[in-house]
Amino acid sequence: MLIVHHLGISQSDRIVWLCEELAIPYEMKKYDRDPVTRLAPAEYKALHPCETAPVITDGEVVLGESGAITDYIITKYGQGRLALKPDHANYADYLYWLHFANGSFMPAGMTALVLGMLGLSDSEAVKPLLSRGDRAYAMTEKRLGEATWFAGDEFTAADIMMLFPLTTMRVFAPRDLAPYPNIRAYLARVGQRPAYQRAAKKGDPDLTPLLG
Ligand SMILES: N[C@@H](CCC(=O)N[C@@H](CS)C(=O)NCC(=O)O)C(=O)O
Repeated sequence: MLIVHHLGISQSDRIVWLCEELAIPYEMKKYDRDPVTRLAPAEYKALHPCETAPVITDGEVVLGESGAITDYIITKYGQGRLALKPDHANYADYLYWLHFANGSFMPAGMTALVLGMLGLSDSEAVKPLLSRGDRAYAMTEKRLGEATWFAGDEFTAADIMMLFPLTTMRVFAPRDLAPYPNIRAYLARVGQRPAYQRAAKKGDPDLTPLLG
């Protein structure tokens, strides 16, 4: 049985959503963050040497990393649904946004978070680092002015990967979305998806999704 180990308010919310979109059989096991450190509890850390969420188990398989898990589930259980094939006109867009989410957008968000914790956000020296986050938002806003979903007309796993930095990440690193009307319209579209609604209710019932 495929088990999604979901750490509350974390990137594993993507995997619950993916399973709901694919409508595949799975079990979700929920873990709460440590109330003081806000980190994963010892039981979660014991799942995988990386000690971070998400993690899935599938029989003998123990797999971490959002992107790897997404590929695994789509290929093994989703018959390739929610991925574009190489002969699709938007294949390159699909790959770009699928990987941009954790390759560039999340590191930019984490950098801003850490610099803020260290009280260094206003330092001139770190401005080039912080500008990465601004560029990520500007690029995302532009893309969502051109396309309904990140890969074009079709909803894909690129949307599932990109949503976390635009929503749940803002619990930890708040960002005003007023300057980004295309992002706000996109988040409203996502919020209409029944699978997203089911995943949010199942994964983090006490959290109002940050869709605006
Ligand atoms: N690139 C990793 C990032 C994993 C990550 O940083 N997860 C965070 C949750 S969003 C985590 O586990 N935090 C709790 C902790 O570090 O104890 C992935 O996508 O799987």
